[in-house]
Amino acid sequence: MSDIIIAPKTRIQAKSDHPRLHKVILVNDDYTPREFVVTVLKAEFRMSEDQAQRVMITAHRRGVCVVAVYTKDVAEAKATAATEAGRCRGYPLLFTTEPEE
Ligand code: NFA
Repeated sequence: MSDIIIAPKTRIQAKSDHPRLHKVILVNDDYTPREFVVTVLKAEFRMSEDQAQRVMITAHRRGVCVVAVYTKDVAEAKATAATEAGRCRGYPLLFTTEPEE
């Protein structure tokens, strides 16, 4: 006789439905010049001078600041590129990523 197949009740969400977004986070340090942080934010995240100043000063005062949200791959690529821009100049500037809730 043929086997009975029981369909699992678990629903699997379609992959392309709502790709989870990831935050890029700027982390404060004591060494990277403020103006350099602003330059990197403008170049890598296409921010205006005003936006970049605000994000930089928020990270400076509070320790961290969310820069932007992207799909996982883009967030990681931008965080790496922006961190690398600091490394090239010998600064400990750090951008991290984390999934949005
Ligand atoms: N805290 C740094 C300074 O006083 C500026 C800075 C801000 C660095 C945000 C990194 C992130 N020169």
